[in-house]
Amino acid sequence: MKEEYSFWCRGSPNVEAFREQDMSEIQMVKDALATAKRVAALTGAGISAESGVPTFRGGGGTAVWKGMRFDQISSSEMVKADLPAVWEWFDYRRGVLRECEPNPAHFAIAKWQEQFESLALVTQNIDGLHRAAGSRDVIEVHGNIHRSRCISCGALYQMDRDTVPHNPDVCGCGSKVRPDVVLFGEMLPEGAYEKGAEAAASCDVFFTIGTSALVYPAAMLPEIAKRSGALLVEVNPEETPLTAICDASLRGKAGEILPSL
Ligand code: BJW
Ligand code: ZN
Repeated sequence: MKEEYSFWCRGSPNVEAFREQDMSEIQMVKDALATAKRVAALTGAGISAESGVPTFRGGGGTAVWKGMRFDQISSSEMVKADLPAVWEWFDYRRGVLRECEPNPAHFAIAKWQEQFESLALVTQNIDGLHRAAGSRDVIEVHGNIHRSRCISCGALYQMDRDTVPHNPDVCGCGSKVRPDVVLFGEMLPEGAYEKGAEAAASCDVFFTIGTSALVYPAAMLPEIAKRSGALLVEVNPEETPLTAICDASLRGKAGEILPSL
C-alpha cells in the first residue's frame, strides 16, 4: 500500500525536544492560558502525523499519489475528469485511517473545552480524529472523508470507518456520489469559514497547529486573530509563512508540546 503514496510526509525529521528558547515561549503561552477565557485553534495535517496519517507537505516534500501531485488529484477538475481515480485515492486513505487513532495532541485539545469559557476548534483535516478524541462542535472547513455526497442532488451519505471501499457508489437518484471534502477550487461548507473567522476575531489566544498555512481561506484565520489582538501561537516543527507574525513559535511535535501546556 505505502509504495503507491510515493512521498510519505511524516513531519520533520531531526526535531529535537524543546529548545531552550522554546522553554521561555512555552512559559509565556502557559501564562496566557492561565487567564485566557476564549481560546481558538486551527489545526492541519501535522496534528495527525503522530497518529500515522501522512501530511501533504512538510519535510521539504509534497505528497504524490501514483505519480500525481495530491493537489492535482484533490481538485474539482479531477472529479469531473476521472471520479473513479478520485475515489481510489480517497478509499486508499480511508484504508490507512482504519489503523489510526487520535494522539495526545487531539486529546489535549479535547480537554481544553472543559478548561476554557469557550473553545473554538477549526480543523482543515478530514480524518475525524478530533471528534474521535472527544472534541465537540468541530468546525471541519474541508469536509470529512467518511462522508460522501451526490454530485446531482447533494444527498449526503455517512460511512463508518470500516466501509472501505466506499458505499454507496450511486445515490438513490441514480447519480454518482463523490467524497464530501473540499477540493481545490471548491467552496467551503456554508458558514464554516464565517464561524472560524468569528472565533478568531474574538479569542484571547489563537493556536495554529500542524498546518503549513498555505491554503486559503483557512490560512486567513490566524491573521484575523492577530489583527484582533489575540496572542498567536504556532505549534509546528517547521517555520511557516505565519511564523513572522506569531507571538510564540513552539518548534516540535504537537503530540509532545500540547500536553505540556
Ligand atoms: C507537524 C507535525 C507534528 C508535521 N506536529 N506539526 C488566496 C490566495 C491564493 C490562492 C487562493 C486564495 N484563496 C483561494 C485560493 C485557492 C486555493 C488555495 O488556497 N491555493 C493555495 C495552495 C495557493 N484555495 C481553494 O481552492 C479553497 N477554496 C476556495 O478558496 O473557494 C473559493 C473559490 C472557489 C472557486 C474559485 C476561487 C475561489 C479550497 C481549499 C481546499 C483544500 N483542500 C485540501 C484537500 C482536501 C481533500 C484531501 O484531503 O485530499 O485540504 S488541500 C490540503 O491542504 C488539504 C489540507 O486541509 C490543506 C492544508 O494543508 P495542511 O493541513 O496545512 O497540511 P500540510 O501537509 O500542508 O502541512 C503539514 C504541516 O504540519 C507542516 O507545516 C509540517 O511541518 C507540520 N507537521 N508533523 C505538528 N508532529
Ligand atoms: Zn442524488
